Amino acid sequence: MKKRWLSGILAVMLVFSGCTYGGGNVDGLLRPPRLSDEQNDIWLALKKDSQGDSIKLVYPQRGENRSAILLTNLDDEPGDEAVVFFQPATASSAAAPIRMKVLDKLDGEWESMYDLVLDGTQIEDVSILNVGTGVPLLAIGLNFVGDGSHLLRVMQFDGKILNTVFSQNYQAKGFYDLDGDGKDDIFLVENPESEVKTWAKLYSYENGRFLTSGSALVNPEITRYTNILKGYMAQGEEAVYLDGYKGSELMTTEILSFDRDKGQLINWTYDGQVPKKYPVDRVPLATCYDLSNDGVIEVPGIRPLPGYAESSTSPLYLTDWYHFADGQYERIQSSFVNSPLGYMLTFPENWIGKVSAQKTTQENEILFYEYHMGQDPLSSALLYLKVATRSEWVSEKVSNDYELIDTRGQIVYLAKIPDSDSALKISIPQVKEYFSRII
Ligand SMILES: [Ca+2]
Ligand SMILES: [Ca+2]
Repeated sequence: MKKRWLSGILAVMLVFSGCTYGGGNVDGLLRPPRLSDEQNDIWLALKKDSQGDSIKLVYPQRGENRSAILLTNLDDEPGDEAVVFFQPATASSAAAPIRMKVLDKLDGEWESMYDLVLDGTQIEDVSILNVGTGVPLLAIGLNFVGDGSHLLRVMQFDGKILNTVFSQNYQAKGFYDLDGDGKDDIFLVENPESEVKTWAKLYSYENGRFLTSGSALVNPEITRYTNILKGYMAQGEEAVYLDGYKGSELMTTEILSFDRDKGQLINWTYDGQVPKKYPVDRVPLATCYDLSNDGVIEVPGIRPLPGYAESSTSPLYLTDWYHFADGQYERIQSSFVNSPLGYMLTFPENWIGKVSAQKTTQENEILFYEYHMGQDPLSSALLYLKVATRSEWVSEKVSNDYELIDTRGQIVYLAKIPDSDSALKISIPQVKEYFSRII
């Protein structure tokens, strides 16, 4: 599903190529999917049912289920139920609580089974949890516009009514089977109102309830989480990676795992004392990522390229990617990440600290050059990377001293290597090796 969106996103990104490199902004560009015929029937049944009240659909903002009308089997009888999220049409989204209705198909007609008002003013996401009972649970993440708080409600449908089996405020959440029993667990970061401390907690399903199966303190400096990923640490242990903001200018990552033998949640990056400094404490330009798609998560650190400082106007940065192993971060590679244009160039090791980059006067082009203070970058140019459309390339609107190094849909990635006797000079085959698309 995701792939189909991407060529469209890239086109959008090209238009906005001035925007800064940020981790999860692709999500925001996804449009809600169109309703299918079946969903349209449900919508009509719902409108009929609301007796003239004008209503509008409410779409989940993140995650795999983006539709306001979810078709899924919620009970132990065959056949899908429909779950619909909606609001009064006149409501501003900041004010109106969201309503949710479950409909079932009886004799070919969709009929309302159960109706409830959800807390919250936006739906963050909707997930289906498998807890091994044969009856899935519906997990709804809710946002409250204004104060930025979140509420998770997990519900079970018994064929007639929806019972709430779990309800908890959170700052970050994920559904993973961390204890390895084959049933989905709930991983939350929570900041109870009565406490100064913030906790990560794991809840596991037993006999109809979610019970705490592990907890660990998290860095209290983190005020907001933006990204949560499950993957592995470098030695193969399963872990949850949390990217969060410390204030508005700095981001960091926390790494937690569940020790199945001891039944404990472990925070590898915070021990409950004064938070440590890490090389992945960074300006908020990048989030965790699995570069090579091998499950081991790479954590970014960010430093200005030679000649730039964080205080420069529009500085360009090098991203250092770290693995976490044996309680510490180890840099594995460094790359120039051009998120708006959807590519990354890994720096050869002899470039690090010596090569810088700048935008050129050409559209969507970056020049990489050997940095010497006070010297014109053009005099020590090593590589030009350019992104263009296929039609620009085919129609020779782009000069033919570029070489094609990669393509995606209608987008072409081009490289040009100027004459140079620098020891840092690289070849087109090397550029192809170091280059990768990131979407
Ligand atoms: Ca489990
Ligand atoms: Ca990886």
